[in-house]
Amino acid sequence: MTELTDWPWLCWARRYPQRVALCCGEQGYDWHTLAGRIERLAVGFSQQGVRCGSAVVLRGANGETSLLAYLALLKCGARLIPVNPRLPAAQLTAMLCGLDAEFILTAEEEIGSPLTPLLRSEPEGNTRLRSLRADGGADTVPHSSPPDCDADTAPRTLTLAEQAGVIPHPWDPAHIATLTFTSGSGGTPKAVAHRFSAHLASASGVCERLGFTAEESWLLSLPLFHVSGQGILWRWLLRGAGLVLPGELPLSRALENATFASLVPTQLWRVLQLPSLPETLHTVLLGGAAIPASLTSEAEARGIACWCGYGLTETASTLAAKRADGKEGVGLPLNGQRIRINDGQIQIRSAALGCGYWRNGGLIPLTDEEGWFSTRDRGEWRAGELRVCGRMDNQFFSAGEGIQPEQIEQILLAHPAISQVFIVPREDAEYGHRPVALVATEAATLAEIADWAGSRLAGFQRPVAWYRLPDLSGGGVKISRKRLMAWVALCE
Ligand code: 4YB
Repeated sequence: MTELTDWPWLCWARRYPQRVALCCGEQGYDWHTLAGRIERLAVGFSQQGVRCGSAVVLRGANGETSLLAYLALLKCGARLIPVNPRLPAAQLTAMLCGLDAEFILTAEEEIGSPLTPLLRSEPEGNTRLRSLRADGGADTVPHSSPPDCDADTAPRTLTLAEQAGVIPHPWDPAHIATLTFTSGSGGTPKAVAHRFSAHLASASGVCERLGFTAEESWLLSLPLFHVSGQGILWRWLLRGAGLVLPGELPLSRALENATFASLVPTQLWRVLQLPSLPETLHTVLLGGAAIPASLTSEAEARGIACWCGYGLTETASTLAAKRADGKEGVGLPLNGQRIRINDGQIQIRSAALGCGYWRNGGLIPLTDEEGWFSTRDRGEWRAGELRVCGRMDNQFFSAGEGIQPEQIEQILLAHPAISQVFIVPREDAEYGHRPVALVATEAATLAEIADWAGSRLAGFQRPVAWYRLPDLSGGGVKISRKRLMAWVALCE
């Protein structure tokens, strides 16, 4: 593993001052310029009171402002809490409760979904980059009521201001860098604390397996408030490679400037609908959900090397991955990671694991006494590789039959016109629950799909209703199954 003995951008600024570090649209920064801007922003934050250990909420999308603020706040020694800027105020307030947030910074000019608009040709109105200003404004969290559960300790608003000077805070890999929320596809999100060393351990395993070197560039294609976005950042910093910010470009265009990208399966599915694929892009890391082999086979046939990954917020992104080979499965653990199946559940031991869930001023351990973290994912070893079979929390029962939604979803995803599908339970007086399907498809009718599925599913697995998948992502990486269930309940 590359040994970083100082803040990564300072190491690279000393070693390769003129090498391009960052591309934002037409603009590029070399490591020297980038390091200078980070330092000046850090001085600005420090003059507003940010100290080593201050908890700072960062509300931003994937633009230059958020990225620079992220790095500058780390340089101040802040415990950084990146959050989805599109979260409604009440939800954010609830999530921040018990996290002792002292400051909040809104990268206002970037607010918008870093995911959905990337996939459309027209950027959303509010994603326009106006200036490197971060002074709040009209969005879901109004200035007058900063989010906190206790009005006495409401976080103070930070602004972005570059000031000359130097922050003396030393690089310490054991320092807690970030609190990242679990996606909470089921329950309430938890804030996972990661030390710098954990982010770098994750990055090291991924870079080694995927061959990500200083000569390559990774598109920040997933949100910075999610581990998948932060994983990209730490691989870039570990290698001193190039980072491409999507800016206002749709995903199809943003990809043209990078050689690597992280995508959730639906994004790759949409990229493959393009008449011609981005020329520079040669490698894609997939994850976050089951990855259909038909999808990776098509991408591989069209010249994109696909890696099927499995990871969680707690493991600071991917911890197992394989080069797509036409078979389901996510290969073997990355270097430095250990995986075992205990009573059907995937357990992990790894230097990339968070050091705890942050709550009420302290850390709640993630692991048992032996250091194993229980993922709540079902898994099995099959043909020498790990298979992820779905979340234990998602299982439901229909007339006594156990239904694992992901198992049905995987079967349905083999249909060439389905890009995304969810099976959720609907309450039923006779059966307890019955499966309902929500499908994203453009090229087929729901009736055609239901007909196709009929012979492939057992009777108890067959959805009793089919709907088109509503857009409930809210700018996040995952669609909440809980929200889908609530939506289905309203459809009756
Ligand atoms: C899976 C799964 C799989 C996760 N099969 N279920 O850089 C990366 O690692 C990356 C690249 C591209 C896309 C996503 C990523 C991620 O980070 C994903 C990390 C993530 O999804 N974390 S999460 O906390 O939001 O969700 C974790 C859960 O997602 C797991 O517990 C699984 O249930 C599920 N999942 N990879 C099937 N290959």
